[in-house]
Amino acid sequence: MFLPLGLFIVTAEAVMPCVPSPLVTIGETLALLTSPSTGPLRHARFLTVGIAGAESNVAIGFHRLGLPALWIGRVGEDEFGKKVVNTIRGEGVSVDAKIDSGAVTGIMIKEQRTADVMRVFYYRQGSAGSRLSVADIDEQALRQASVLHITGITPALSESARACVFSALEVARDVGVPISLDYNYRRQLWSPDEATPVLRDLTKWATLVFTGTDEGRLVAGNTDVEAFAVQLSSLGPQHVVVKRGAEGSIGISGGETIYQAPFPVNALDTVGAGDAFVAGYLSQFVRGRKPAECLRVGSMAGAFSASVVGDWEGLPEADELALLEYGAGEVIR
Ligand code: KDG
Repeated sequence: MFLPLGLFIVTAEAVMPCVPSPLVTIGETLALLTSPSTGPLRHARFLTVGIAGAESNVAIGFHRLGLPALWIGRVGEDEFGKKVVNTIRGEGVSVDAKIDSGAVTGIMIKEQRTADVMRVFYYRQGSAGSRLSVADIDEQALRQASVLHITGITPALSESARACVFSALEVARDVGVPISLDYNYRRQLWSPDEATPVLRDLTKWATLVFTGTDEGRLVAGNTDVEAFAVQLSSLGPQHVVVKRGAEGSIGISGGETIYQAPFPVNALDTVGAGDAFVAGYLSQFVRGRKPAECLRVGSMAGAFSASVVGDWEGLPEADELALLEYGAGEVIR
């Protein structure tokens, strides 16, 4: 049985701590092929094989910080599908994945085009993950969630995936489960004109909204960061967080604006750092911590992720957060 965090069952014999409620998230996780060399992909001699998915990245990050998480998705009946399921499950996250024999597991490829610029290519049209549908939702799990986390990627994948997201939102809202939304605008998946009304609509459902600078401007139609954050708050969310990478983050909660300085790191791969931030923030939010603490831990988790190559591999465990206090080149023995 899942109960909200911190609840205990009192029996005649003992006070038994209960399993805390999980974060529930729904989305597509892809096989990730990465070229370890710098330069055009056509010259790459090797590709490493991993997995990537904004929602499963958050689930893994949340679990590493000591809390249960459930990822709901769809994979093909293929080796990449097995890798996705095994990897997420291997990280301790519960997996509810439909095995879709009618489509393949999608693929994402990362190319380090220059020392500074990375490019991402998708092979995911018609993929199993994009065929998510309303029937894939485990309503009972959703009703017992500590938080539902969704991203703007899923509604961009297909009509059925979009319907799945809105149906999950309805279930969560009916029972008062907080809804976390990260815009994660992907311009390879949909145009600004298509995305803006959907992301605005999603914002109205959300308790917490996470956005980067460009996508926040896209949805709010305002260029000033603080002004658009206020504008997004006025659509309904109690917490709006703007993730600005190396410039730190800004949170607006209950009309109060909070600034969090970045934790400086040697950034090797920023893909997935935003998901790490969300995982860190939510790990504190569900524990009832103040917005400033949520921002701080979010920022720390983002810094960890950016300093490691891979979309989620560098996510921190709770007792590793203090490592950010060490300087470059330090060795802990
Ligand atoms: O936020 C990182 C994600 O973008 C990445 O892990 C893969 O979900 C992904 C996507 O659609 O780009």
